[in-house]
Amino acid sequence: MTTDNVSSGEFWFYERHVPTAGLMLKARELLACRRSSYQTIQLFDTEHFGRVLTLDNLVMLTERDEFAYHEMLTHIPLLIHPDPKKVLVIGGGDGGVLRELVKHRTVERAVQVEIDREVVNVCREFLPWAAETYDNPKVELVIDDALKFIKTVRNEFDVVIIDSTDPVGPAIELFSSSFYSDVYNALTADGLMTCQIDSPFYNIQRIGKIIDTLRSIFHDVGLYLTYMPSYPSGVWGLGIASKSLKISSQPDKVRYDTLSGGLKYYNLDIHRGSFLLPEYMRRVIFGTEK
Ligand code: AG3
Repeated sequence: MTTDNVSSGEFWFYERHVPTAGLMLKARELLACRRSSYQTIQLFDTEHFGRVLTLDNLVMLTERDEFAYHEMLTHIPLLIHPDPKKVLVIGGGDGGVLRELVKHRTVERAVQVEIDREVVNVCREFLPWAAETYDNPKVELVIDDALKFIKTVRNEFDVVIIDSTDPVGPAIELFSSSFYSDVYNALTADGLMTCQIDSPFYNIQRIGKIIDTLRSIFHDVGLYLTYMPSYPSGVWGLGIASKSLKISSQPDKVRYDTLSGGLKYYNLDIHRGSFLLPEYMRRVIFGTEK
């Protein structure tokens, strides 16, 4: 844990979001610290955010706000798609996206490709409210490199959800045009993908480049926002891209009403509102300022 004995006897986790600003969380107890072949995985309990999972010292999820991320990455594409049956999740070893996916009656199969088995092990042990979905019979866990796996599938998935780490560092290839082309090929004719991207406050130019890459491959592309207090700047950009559907299609109200398990963030107004971008983001995403 990146800790600092700020005042005696207190341990604080901190993540630098930019060289001169970041997040501090008062930690109660370190529950797990494992070094896998890929990264350092830490899980600790905090006063305000509950349990926190970090990978290489970056906050991946907190118990208190993870719903805002997982619901938005999952329900937006699943309620735009007319009949999502088969879904592929890339990364997402904590199981949060899977938990949201199985709330949809149409989903018959959810395949999750995670590179690091140790992330799954730690989350199964300490984050049962996310990782218990691994026991759902609709879920298949594949431990593999998604860059390789995605090349083996063609016209198979109605939705692909990319729940990766940041677009700098080890996950960088998951934001490349060759990977997105493979995702395109893995989707069925009316398929859709969503991906987590970055903080639009700190990194709107980086988001703009990723949206442009998606536009060079997919039929329709969008950027939408969710509110994530534990992530850099508290606002998070998510990307969506389709093979043939219009991203602005109305979400399916009938299926929304039949979702099981309850939601804490997503609703039909949030669905539409999350695509409304402040001016400084719009200029980069739709304007000429690149
Ligand atoms: N995936 C995105 C985490 C991005 C946060 N970045 C940061 N803290 N610098 C999270 C995985 C959750 N299933």
